[in-house]
Amino acid sequence: MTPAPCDLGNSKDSLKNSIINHLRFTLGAYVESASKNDWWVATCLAIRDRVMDHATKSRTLHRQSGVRRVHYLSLEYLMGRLLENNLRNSGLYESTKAALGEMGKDLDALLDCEPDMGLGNGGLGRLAACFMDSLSTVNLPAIGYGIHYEFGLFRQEFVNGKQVEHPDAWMRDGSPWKIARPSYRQTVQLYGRVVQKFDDCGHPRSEWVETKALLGLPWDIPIVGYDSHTVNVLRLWQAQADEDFNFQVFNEGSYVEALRDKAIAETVSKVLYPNDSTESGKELRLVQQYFFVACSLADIVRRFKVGYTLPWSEFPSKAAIQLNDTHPAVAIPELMRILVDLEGLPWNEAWKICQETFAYTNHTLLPEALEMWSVSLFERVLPRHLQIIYQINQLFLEGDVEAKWPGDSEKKRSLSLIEERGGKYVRMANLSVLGSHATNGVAALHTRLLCERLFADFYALYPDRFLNLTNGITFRRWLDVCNPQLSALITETIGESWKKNADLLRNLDPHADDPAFRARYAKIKRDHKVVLAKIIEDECGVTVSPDALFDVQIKRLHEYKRQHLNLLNIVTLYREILDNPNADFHPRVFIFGAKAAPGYFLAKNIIHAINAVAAKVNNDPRVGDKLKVVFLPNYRVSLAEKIIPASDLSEQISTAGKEASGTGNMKLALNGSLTIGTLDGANVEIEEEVGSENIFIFGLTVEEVTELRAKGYNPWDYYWANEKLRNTIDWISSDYFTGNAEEFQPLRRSLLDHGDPYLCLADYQSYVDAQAKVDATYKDQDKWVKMAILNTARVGKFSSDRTILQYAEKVWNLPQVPIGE
Ligand code: NBG
Repeated sequence: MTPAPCDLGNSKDSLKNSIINHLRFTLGAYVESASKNDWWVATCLAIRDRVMDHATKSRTLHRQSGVRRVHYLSLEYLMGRLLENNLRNSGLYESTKAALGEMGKDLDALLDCEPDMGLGNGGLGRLAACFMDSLSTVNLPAIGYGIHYEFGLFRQEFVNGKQVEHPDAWMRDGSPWKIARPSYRQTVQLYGRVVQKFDDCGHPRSEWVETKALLGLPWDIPIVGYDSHTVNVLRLWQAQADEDFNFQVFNEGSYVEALRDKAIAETVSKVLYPNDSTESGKELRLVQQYFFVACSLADIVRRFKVGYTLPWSEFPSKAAIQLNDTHPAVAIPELMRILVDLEGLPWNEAWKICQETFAYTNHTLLPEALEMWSVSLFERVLPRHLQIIYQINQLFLEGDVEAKWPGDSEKKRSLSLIEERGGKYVRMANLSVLGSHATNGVAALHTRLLCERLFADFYALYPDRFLNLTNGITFRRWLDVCNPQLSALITETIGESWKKNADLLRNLDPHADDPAFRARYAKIKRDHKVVLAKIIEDECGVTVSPDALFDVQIKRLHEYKRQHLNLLNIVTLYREILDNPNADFHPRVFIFGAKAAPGYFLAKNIIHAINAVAAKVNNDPRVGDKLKVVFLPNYRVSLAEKIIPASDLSEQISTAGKEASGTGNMKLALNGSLTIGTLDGANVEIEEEVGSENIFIFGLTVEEVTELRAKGYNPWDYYWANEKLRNTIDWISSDYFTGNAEEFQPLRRSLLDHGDPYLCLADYQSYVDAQAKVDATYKDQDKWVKMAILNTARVGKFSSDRTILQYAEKVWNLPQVPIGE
């Protein structure tokens, strides 16, 4: 007889029981004396119980129905906190709050116990997290694969205004969301050498021998969609040594030595590389990439083999694999190795399967971010894969390239998978395009530039393989969870369906003209500003008024994103306030959040400069409340959730052509923060949606940037021609802000002597003018609130549900598979 299942109902009383049971039987704590953290863990576990059943159901149904599944391979997932998201998505928020309330606990206070799961650097990792949410929400069969980093992105602190990094031990105390799956452990090979052997029929076979082995232990994190019973999983691999002890050394009495290999093996999943958009070519990083790719492919192949008795040619009909940037691109030669070396398929058949299986998303045009691995390193770590890459390359250059451009060695040089100038390197971007049936950019402008510039020759060869899929964000986390007040007002006004069909937000449009609606919308914004003001007070010790304009730039610190252009405007305003104390200037708070890669010297200099200017401005009695500058430390998902609903103005000021898409721009616009931005990335499409009268666009366009560079850009011309600009730069690089004129010379040199690579000086005046327009507009509060409402109403396009459904239709050919109760 099957025992009755335990009570996993969704009522307040069932939840109460579950929480108490977990407190007592999982955590060994008494209700009376349990710590706040115990309560948080017990609550997460009670929710997890309810979610796991659906995860099992989803997996079983996907297997039984034999549908194609998508496997999302990403080195980064910036998940943030999970409890509130899971509660709101599963509709359990109110009953859980009530259950805890009856036991004298405040759910909202418990939410703060959760450490952010910060396994990513920035936009790319957060996009992967939004995609996981959408995949479950729209009922697509999917698995996310990544690395179970012991340390996520570093914790940032400021000491005397300078960034200091600390390790982020997010799972020191474990995590209630993750479940180990030891029965799906995988073994991965590395290093060694390749020998030629012959099989029974006399066919040559390559064998990879004398390798080092590494184990991958999978951890599953359930992903709860909104109002759907699909629960997909995020499967993260932890590296382990293949034997706990080296017994020989152990027997010789060297106990500590015996554990050395174990420690080395475990470093592979120890820490996330803290670089956003750039790569450093480190061996450990290549090992990380291969480790998680090999584990994931072995897992996918295992599922194909146990699930079906189908020929290999059917593999792509069961498995789509998406490469999130080039980081997992080694999956292409790895699948070739499995098919050719291990399964004995003919090369051409294997190559066809590869191309049908893989698709690649490019996330950047920055030349320094295009991954290349030195051939010698690659050969040492993955000797067989290098041979395979060489063979792919040879067949490609002598085949399609020669056919299209006979005898053209320049074309061959540009399309080759191997860069030959200044040492030999494997070009992972070229490998990714060639091994995939689809390559996409992440915003219309970015895709156009991919086709016209970065991959122009590939585009000429295979035009049908390129497409645009503009990024999106999940409106659950970025509105429903982070701004429940606005979410409730929207639902009250236009009904609830917008949560699954974001285009319906357009129905808010007419309400922008309703003064009563405007007043409620404005009050919600102000309430969030009060909350943020308190955070600013606590974190930065600066008092700010919620009636000031909150001007926000939150994103990684990078020269191309131009936080230093923002700083030039701030210093210009500071001077104007001193020169002209009675000018009619609406008080403003400039709010920054950004981490710099620990080795990125200039980015750190910019952080220091912003903090130094902040310290002066905030304490200058002549300025008073007119201008405040704050840099909130340790920017992360959970902090973004507090800043975004409180923002009035969204800074999206990258040099045109540099920001592939941006997704913070979408989150801020959705929460009624008006954009001041260049025509870059998805800003272009945001302008199309909200209308040019509801956004502040400034600066050079991509074409103008190209023209200016062609003609020869000299920042000194702008410096000498613009007195305000000159005074501003001279002031920043004087001893005024820190007492030491040397401090910000690196910033000054970059802007002047080193040619201002991101054209801050060229865009300065246009930016300052746009900021003046912002000031004038903000003074007309009715107009401003109207514009804000129209932003909320018109950005439905940027829901990641739309993006994911486009991937499903245009790239993966996936069916939606609803899961029953
Ligand atoms: C980033 C881009 C952003 C984009 C995200 C997500 C990388 C390599 N690229 O503009 O800089 O929004 O990817 O697509 O991190």
